Amino acid sequence: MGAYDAVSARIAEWAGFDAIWASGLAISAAHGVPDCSILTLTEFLAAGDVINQASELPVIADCDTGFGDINVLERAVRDYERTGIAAICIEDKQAPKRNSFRKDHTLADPQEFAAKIAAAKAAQRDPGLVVMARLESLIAGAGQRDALERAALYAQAGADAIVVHSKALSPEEVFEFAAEWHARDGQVPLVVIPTNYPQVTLDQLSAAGIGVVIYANQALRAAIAAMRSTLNAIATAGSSGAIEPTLASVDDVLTLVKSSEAEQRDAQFEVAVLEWRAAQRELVT
Ligand code: SPV
Ligand code: MG
Repeated sequence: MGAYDAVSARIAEWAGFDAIWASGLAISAAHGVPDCSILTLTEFLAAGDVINQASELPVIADCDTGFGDINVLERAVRDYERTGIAAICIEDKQAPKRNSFRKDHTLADPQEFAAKIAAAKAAQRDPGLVVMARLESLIAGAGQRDALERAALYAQAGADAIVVHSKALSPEEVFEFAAEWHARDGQVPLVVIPTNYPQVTLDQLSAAGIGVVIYANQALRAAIAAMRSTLNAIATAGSSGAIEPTLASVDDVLTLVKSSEAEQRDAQFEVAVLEWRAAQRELVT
């Protein structure tokens, strides 16, 4: 599930998802900027760290095109590793990239991107770090053949997973890619992001041999829709009374951020202070 802050990460965990996608689009939106390589590595890393600390789930960090040249990418690999993030994903577009649902995409040179994947894998110190290679061939209109050739190259370069992104309005395109990938005995697991073909089910995707499904932006879109209708209702009515029953309670908010645990710890600490005082008095008398 795509998350962009601690609250969305925690709700994703509560809802039973297996992992979190630290979405570039959603994190950018939360900063009020478009998803076109505006935020820096430092900002994405900080947001990823907050998301990672908020739950026990593994986090996949959307690293766009890798934040710069190879030196920056290698630094990013180590920085993300240090935060304990489970996976990074880099996409084969040229920087500055545009969100995949916008126009005018320029693909990276395939061999150069393969070398980038190999460099990211070589830079990792934690053998568990997962490096995902994201194919934008179908997004850029370069076709299945280009996608398959690139996927083979990226797998050879050591990618641990291949994200095959599509903005088609049905899943046929990714099904076709998956069928051909498996027919060629592709060993690397496939990942999809079914934003534009939301009717597809996990069972259908699984039957097509897709291993990971990312719901990249539904949490952000839900939050925007809910805030818009709630805030508009309050502004219109001049009161929040009518919509109060539709809101999460303040208690719910406090529970979500583990207020009881903090209060319990405060109480324990008070006892510890009393014990120190008593011990000190004993020493003095
Ligand atoms: C993101 O969530 O930032 C993604 C997925 O990269 S998409 O917006 O579909 O490109
Ligand atoms: Mg993104």
